[in-house]
Amino acid sequence: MNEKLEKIMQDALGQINSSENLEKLNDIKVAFLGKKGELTSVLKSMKDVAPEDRPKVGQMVNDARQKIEKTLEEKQKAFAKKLREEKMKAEVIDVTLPGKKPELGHRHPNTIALEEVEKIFVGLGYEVVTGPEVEYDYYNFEALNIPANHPAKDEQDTFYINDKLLLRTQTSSVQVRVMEEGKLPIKMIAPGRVFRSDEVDATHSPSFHQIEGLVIDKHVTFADLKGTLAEFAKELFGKETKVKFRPHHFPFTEPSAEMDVTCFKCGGKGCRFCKGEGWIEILGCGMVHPHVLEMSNIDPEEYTGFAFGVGLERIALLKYEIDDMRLLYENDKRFLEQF
Ligand code: 2U9
Repeated sequence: MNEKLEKIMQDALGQINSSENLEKLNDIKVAFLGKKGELTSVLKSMKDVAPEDRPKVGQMVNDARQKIEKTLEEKQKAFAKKLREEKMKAEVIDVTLPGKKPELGHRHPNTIALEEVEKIFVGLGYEVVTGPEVEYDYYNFEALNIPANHPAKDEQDTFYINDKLLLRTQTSSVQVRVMEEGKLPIKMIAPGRVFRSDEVDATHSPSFHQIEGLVIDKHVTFADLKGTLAEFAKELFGKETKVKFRPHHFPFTEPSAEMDVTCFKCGGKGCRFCKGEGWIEILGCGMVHPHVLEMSNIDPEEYTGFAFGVGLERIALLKYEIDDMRLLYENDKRFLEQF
């Protein structure tokens, strides 16, 4: 029995010492110490040992088991240590490498321009009001003096959701909603995204942004419009800026005009930036059409108002000297990081 045990132990120790990995060690453990293992089968055959020899043989089996377990444990630890060392070598950290800077986001040129315009009008006592981008045909066209079959509907061809719902072509719909509430006077700007069925090019996009303004009170005149927009132009483009108004036509205002500002690059002399004109077109404006007031239950005999509309992208392109509108929508960080 002694010899048999000695052979099993030497066998086990030999296999353990020549094993190459943890899985192999596990197999050895099962083969010798498991339920059907070689050492366990010796224990099971104790019944064949003379009763007086059993304590001694039992002791020998235990000694062999302990020796095998201890050797297994040592080998396991050695493997774990080796694995750890290999991992440390593979994952070595070069503490001299420069750290990764957390990248901070930038405000979009549109956002910067919008905040600037909002600041100017809030300073003049205007409220900033927003409204839905999906709008009723009534608020977008009808209530602004653009009935069905009006040619302006063609110019502002848009995306219809159904007969009555569309993606708004102008933020004027927000002003109509405010007028309908019936609280007067009104002094507001309505910034927001608008949609038109336009092809994309350097100056057009099917989705862009507007800021529209509306003032309604007793005794509001074209002089108020001129004074307000001249002040706006000075604050946005510099205090030397002059403005001029050219007659125009909009269905929702009468009279209507377009406003130009003196080129902020050459001061009005004419340069490459203003294409030699000295003037840059900036916005549309006019006195709110009496019919538009009437449709929202405001008496045009008692109240008058002026309105204006300006393209946000146009302001951003001009102010930051960007020559292609598409750059504003491409989300190219190399472009956006410049502002
Ligand atoms: C109400 C009555 C009148 C808003 C106005 C313009 C002139 C205008 C354009 C500027 C560039 C649109 O984005 S753009 O293409 N807008 O020229 N907008 S007057 O007039 C209103 C608005 C609301 C109730």
